[in-house]
Formats: sequence, C-alpha cells, structure tokens
Amino acid sequence: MSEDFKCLSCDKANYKLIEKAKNEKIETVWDRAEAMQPQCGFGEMGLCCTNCSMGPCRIVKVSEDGPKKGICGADEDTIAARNLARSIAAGSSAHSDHGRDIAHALYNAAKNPESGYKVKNPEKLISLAKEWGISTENLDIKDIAAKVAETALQEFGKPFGHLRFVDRAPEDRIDIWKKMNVVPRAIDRDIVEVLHSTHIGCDADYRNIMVAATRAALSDGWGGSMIGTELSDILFGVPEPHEIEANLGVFKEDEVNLVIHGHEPTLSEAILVAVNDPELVELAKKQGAEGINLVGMCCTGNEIAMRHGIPMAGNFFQQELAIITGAVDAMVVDVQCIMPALSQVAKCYHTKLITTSPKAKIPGAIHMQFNEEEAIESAKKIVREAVSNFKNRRGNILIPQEKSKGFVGYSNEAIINALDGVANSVAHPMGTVKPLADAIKSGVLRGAAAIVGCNNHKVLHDKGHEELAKELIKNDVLVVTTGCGAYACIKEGLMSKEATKFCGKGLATVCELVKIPPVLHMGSCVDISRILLLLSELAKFMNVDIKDLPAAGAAPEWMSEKALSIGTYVVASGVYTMLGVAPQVTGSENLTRFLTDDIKDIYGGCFDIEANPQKAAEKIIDHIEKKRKSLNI
Ligand code: SF4
Ligand code: MSK
Repeated sequence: MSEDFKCLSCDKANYKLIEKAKNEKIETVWDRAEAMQPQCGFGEMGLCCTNCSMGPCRIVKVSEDGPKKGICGADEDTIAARNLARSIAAGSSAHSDHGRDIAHALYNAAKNPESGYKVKNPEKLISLAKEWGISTENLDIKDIAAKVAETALQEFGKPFGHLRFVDRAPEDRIDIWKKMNVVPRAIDRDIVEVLHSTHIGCDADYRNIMVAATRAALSDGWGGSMIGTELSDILFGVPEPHEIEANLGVFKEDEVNLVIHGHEPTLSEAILVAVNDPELVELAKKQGAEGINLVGMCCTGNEIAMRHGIPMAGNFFQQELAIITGAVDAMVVDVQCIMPALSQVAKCYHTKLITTSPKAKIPGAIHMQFNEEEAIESAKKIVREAVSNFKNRRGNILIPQEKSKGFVGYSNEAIINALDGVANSVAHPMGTVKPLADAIKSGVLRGAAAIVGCNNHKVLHDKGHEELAKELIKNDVLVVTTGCGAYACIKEGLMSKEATKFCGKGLATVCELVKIPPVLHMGSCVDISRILLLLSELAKFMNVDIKDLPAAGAAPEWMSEKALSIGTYVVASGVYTMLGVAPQVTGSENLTRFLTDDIKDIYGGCFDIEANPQKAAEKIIDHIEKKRKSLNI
C-alpha cells in the first residue's frame, strides 16, 4: 500500500507513483540505493585513491592490519583531502561553466539578433558596467552588453589580479582571504590549480590542499555563480514574487506536458518563448491537446518559476516519478542533476527524453542540440518534438492530486523592497537593508538561515529540509532557500502567507507586516551568490564582518559536488554551515577536525554535521544566539 512508502519520502504525492513503479516493475532511485547496500566503507570515509594507475589504493582504518599509506606513500590525510579538493573543483567548474554560458548568451544578445536573446533589465546592466569601470558614454544597450559580457568572460582566464566581484565582500573578509592566500584570481585558473596540485606526487599537505580547494570554491561563489546570477538577471529579468503551484499534481491530463529539467535559463527561457508560439499551440490542438503545459524540475524549474510563475513539478528525487505519471510527453534536459536512469524509465512510457547540451548526452535519449546562436528557433524544434508526441500516450496515466501553492522569486532586490516597504519595481531597488538589520537588532527576528541543496537517499526525502525549516521559523529565524530544498519547502506550504501559523511571534509579525512568507525562495543553486551578497550588505550596514552575523547555512540532504563547493565558499565567507550528510572525509581525523573546528579560527565559519533536523535546528539556534550575544543585541 502507498502508506508503506513513508520510509522513503515524506511527500504523499510520491507514494502512489512509487507504488505504480513497483506494479509496473520500474526501478527508481530508492531501489538502486537499496541494491547498493552496504556501500563501500573506504569510499564512504574518503580513503580510496585512484589518482594514478599504481592504484587503486585504500587505507585500512578498522584494524591494525592493512595498509596505512598508498603505494606512493600518500597517507589518509592526503588522500581524503585530495578527493575532497577534486570534488570541490568539479562543483566549482559546473557552476562556473553555467556562468560562462550565460555570459555567452549576453554576448549573443548584443551581437547576434538571430539568437532571440534580449537584455531585459538595462538598469542592472548599466549598474554592473559602472561597478566594473566600463564606460557607458555614447554606447547603446547592446554595446554595453557586449562589453560587460566580454569582461565577464575574461574573469575566467585573466592572467593577473583578482576576481572583480571579490570587491563586493566586506573589507575584513577580503583581508582574511588575503592573509590565507585564497583570494580568487581567475575562475579557470583556480580550478585547474586544484587538479594540478592533487596530481600524484604534488601537494601532500592536507591543509595546503584545502587552500587551493577553498580558492576554487570562492571562484565559484564570488565568481562563476555570481556571474551566472547577475547576468541572468540582466538578460531575463530580476526575479519578483509570484504565486505558483508546486508538486507532481501540476501535470494536466488534457495538455501536452513538457518538463524542463537541469540548470541553465538560456534553454528554459527560449523554451518558454517557444511554447507560447501560436503555431506550436495550434499544433498541440491538432494533436488533440488543449494546450502546452510547461513545468520545471530541479534548478531550471526554480529559474523559470521565479521569473515567470511557471509551476515547479518536483525536485531531484522526483524526476523519475514525473515520467512514471505517464503524462509527460517530453522531458527536455540540459546539464547537471539529470539521472542517467531517466532514459530507461522513459522507454517504459511514451515520454521523449531530449538532451540538448553537447556536455550531457544520455544513451537512449534523443539528442537535439540547443544552439544559443539561434536559441528561439532551436527551442521551437524541441517543442515541436514534444507536441507531436502527445498522440502517443498509452493510457496508463496517474497524476497525483497533491500540489501546493506558494510565493517564489525573492531576489535581493525583492527582499529589500518588501522589507523597506518600497512598492516600486525590482528594476529600481530603492530600499536598504536597514529594516532587516533593525528587525535582527531588536530581536523580533533572532537571525536568518539558508536551507539549500539536494535530495539524498541517506535522509528521508524532503524531511531534512522541511523539519529544519519549520523548527527554525518556530524560533523566529527567517529562512531563505534555493535549489531542491526550495521545492521541499513550497510543497510543505512554507512559502504561503498562511505559513505564519508555523512561526514564532516575532517572525509572524514581520511576515504579516511586510506580506512575505517566512521561508523565502531565492532561486537556483547558482543563486546562493544572492545570499552571499545579502549577507555582505547586511554585514557592511552593521559595520561587522559576515562571520559576526546571527546567520547560518544548512544543506540537510546535499549530494552533489556543487554542494561541496557551495559549502566551502560559504564557510570561507564566514558562515556556520550544517550538513545533514557527512562528506566523504571521515577517514582522516585531521581533515575532519580541520573542517569542523580548526577552520573556525581561520575564516570564522565552519562545517557541522547533524542528520537529525531537530538537533540541527537546536545547534543553529544556539549559534545564532551566541552571535547575538557577541554583538550585544
Ligand atoms: Fe595510490 Fe598514490 Fe596512485 Fe593514489 S596517487 S592511487 S595513493 S599510488
Ligand atoms: S538541482 S545540485 S540536486 S539542489 Fe540544482 Fe537540486 Fe542539488 Fe541539483
């Protein structure tokens, strides 16, 4: 019975679909996780090395016998640190390559009318040009866009200096980074340096390996991700609050259901234009559909929800279940967090799985390359493929009833305007962080916490996010969220105005006064750069460093290398960060102690690990109260 699946997910929409999968003998992520048990202890502890072909080498910890060093002599600290550093570099590269693609799209908007991209927010473009010292005199918007895009692209490989966005951090923070030699210089360079220094026979000092890894992570947060976010806002608009629907109940039986899944808004924005093309809508009608229902999944879903109010169908662990509804005519994917298993699941239905990026092809999927130089035309071809598949539905359709409503789209501009009571558009943010600082100083808000990240079978699906968020808002801690955590929160109703019923008195009062939900949707994973900037602005306003703020981060169900990069740049920016799943480093006591303790004395932030959301909340609240005491507030 459906109820038996309570031990897999706490989202009821999933139960019927997991049962349907079982009945139809379709394997899901939960089946594969079970089949994988017990998972490799060496890998779990970060003690397996495959960095050269003399290996694989593994360090035996559980008994006196067995090797304590790899064949080259690398010990547990070196091996665990090298593995972690390489994961951080991979995570940083994923976010940063996303940022690079957005910069190319901005360049296309300026130089290539066939692309169909246009600058939607010239105010933000001009403001960034000024910040970067680019003269805008006698230049039209397209020329400015080209110059800003070129300057952004140079951030990836410039030979000298440091990343431009570093100057947005508080001075004390930059001083710490200078002292530690982790100021990010050029994004590609910082990532390459990690790969070089972790090659066999190079860096063997775990603390020094973490210096390079930290610099690469900061290149993500204050570089690649920030470029991704800022240039997306310029191209596609600064997000504003929208009320939307979320969960698998957003599919429509009588319409073409097109799921857009992955990360980069360059694709999803073009698909959105294409699904509204009258010729394609007419084609859908000719196929017997009432229209085209575009819905989002994972971070691409966050991007188009927060800019256009498109429904959010589900997070990372719901991607297979979406197809199992039998109602998905096409799932169009680009990069990151797309399970290779999708092609097998899609084969059991009529669903077309369409890959679009040369960086991410999946055997068994249809590959239709998305060409950014003629983005809209390219998107139309993809949508035509989806629409023409409606007639092939097989009848074994089960769309869950469950869906919830909530407000998404809280960019920094939107949060500042809402809290400052400024009613004008986010294109002209007039407010300041003063009201936020005042609410924190007065104690009405005890502090703020970010809940971000993925789903992971090691945590009951969505429970880590939901329970932590509920416990924090109950204690007057304002919560901001991105990524798959945002899906968990909206599905649980925490982004509705009614969610004040879960809040302590102070937070409820603030939310009712300025008409915001207690859990604010700030976007996709790259948009954690928004959180960095909000913290930075708040710290500057309060004349302190980020580490002094009553604030914390949490990734209760994280799983990706990107999350490791995020965690590292957030900690190096001074934030106490709670993980619900331990990183694969515990085989090295030295590295584990470094990440959870020693690092505090260097950056002011550190990692903590707690799987139980109630206990995690207690620790976060304790941290916030300690910071309040230090600030005498
Ligand atoms: Fe083994 Fe050293 Fe090669 Fe790693 S780098 S596989 S520890 S010999
Ligand atoms: S999509 S990185 S599962 S949050 Fe950004 Fe979700 Fe994590 Fe991917």
